[in-house]
Amino acid sequence: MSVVISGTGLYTPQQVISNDELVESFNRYVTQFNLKHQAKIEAGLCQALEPSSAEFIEKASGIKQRYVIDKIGILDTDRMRPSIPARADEAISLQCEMSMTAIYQALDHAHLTPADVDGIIVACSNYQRAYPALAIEIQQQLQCGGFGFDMNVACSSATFGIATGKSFIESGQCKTVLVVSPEICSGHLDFTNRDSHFIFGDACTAVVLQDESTVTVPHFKIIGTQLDTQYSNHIRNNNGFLTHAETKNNQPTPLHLFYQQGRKVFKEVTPLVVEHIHRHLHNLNISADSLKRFWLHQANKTMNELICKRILNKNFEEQFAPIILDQYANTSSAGSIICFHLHHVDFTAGDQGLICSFGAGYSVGSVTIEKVD
Ligand code: CO8
Repeated sequence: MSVVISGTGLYTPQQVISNDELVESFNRYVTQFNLKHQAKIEAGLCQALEPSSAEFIEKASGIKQRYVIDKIGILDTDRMRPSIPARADEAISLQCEMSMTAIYQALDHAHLTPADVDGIIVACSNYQRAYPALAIEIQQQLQCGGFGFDMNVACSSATFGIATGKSFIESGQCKTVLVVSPEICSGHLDFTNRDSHFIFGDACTAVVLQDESTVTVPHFKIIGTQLDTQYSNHIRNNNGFLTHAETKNNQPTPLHLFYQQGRKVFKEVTPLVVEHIHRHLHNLNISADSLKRFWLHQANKTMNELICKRILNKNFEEQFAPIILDQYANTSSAGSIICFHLHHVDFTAGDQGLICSFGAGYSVGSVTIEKVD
């Protein structure tokens, strides 16, 4: 039996921050900080902050703008983080709300209704709470049966989620599984850190996986999945349930936010991804040249160009590996799925392509698919 992708959906926040806007606010923050700490800086007790640059951001990453849940809080130099008020336990959570938009779009594409869903996997890197699982809240909103659970493999969550959902369908446990990735990356980003303040954006994707025998629309058959992990400390978020217990009695709770050694990540992850894709395609007996498209993780444009060059042995052409990070920035696990969602309508029967995500862990996940009309 085969498992297929029969629909995808995308939620894009309404608010957008350009590099110029982000840098203007960051540099105002830097001026305020340096003035406030002038005496300490002059005494060598505090390091002066350096300004950011929109030219650097676009050149180093390819990012031109990012969509966010809350722009005002991020750009407010007295706050430097989104303002997302807590909701009552009885109210729908923000991540569930984002998910519903993407899910209804995906179900619509698949010509399905919520009643058809019997498995929900929320697969993303940033969760607004530990429990109850977001997937179970989504199940409640959809009023569907079956089961739901949350999983986290950072940027690779969606591809690991697709591989997991596929197994549930193959085992006969489910007929239709939703894989949902509601990423609010801005909530875990240090907007006062020049090295990383520009990297992330917010978005949510949904993917419908179906037993092929039940599908009624043109779809993509999954012809293989490959998952790899290799431990690294170079991308971390130390926030967790022990954070509250870490400090001495009179110390404030630490604010654990995202940090990485970007250059090391670039150098170490690029060859990992190239080797992973080579091995995956070799196992499937498919040559890279025969694939029409790579829907790659969206962290860095140059990284994607290099990966394509090494896999295809020819220069990067955007039609092979479309870039959406210029508009969305890095949306963690949602990135490669946004890319697939926006760039697949030109596929005809028999065309093959590969979705590949990579990031913290390290983790690399890929899903090879073929169009069926
Ligand atoms: N403006 C101006 N100059 C800057 C800035 C800035 N904003 N930032 C750094 N610089 C300076 C540095 O100080 C340095 O100066 P010098 O040469 O004098 O020392 C110079 O620019 C070069 O700095 P870098 O070496 O850091 O710059 P890079 O060319 O390496 O570019 C990147 C930085 C863009 C971060 C790049 O390294 C990169 O993209 N690496 C890959 C990262 C990656 O793929 N990470 C994946 C992370 S995401 C993930 O796995 C899941 C996380 C879960 C979500 C978390 C939500 C928050």
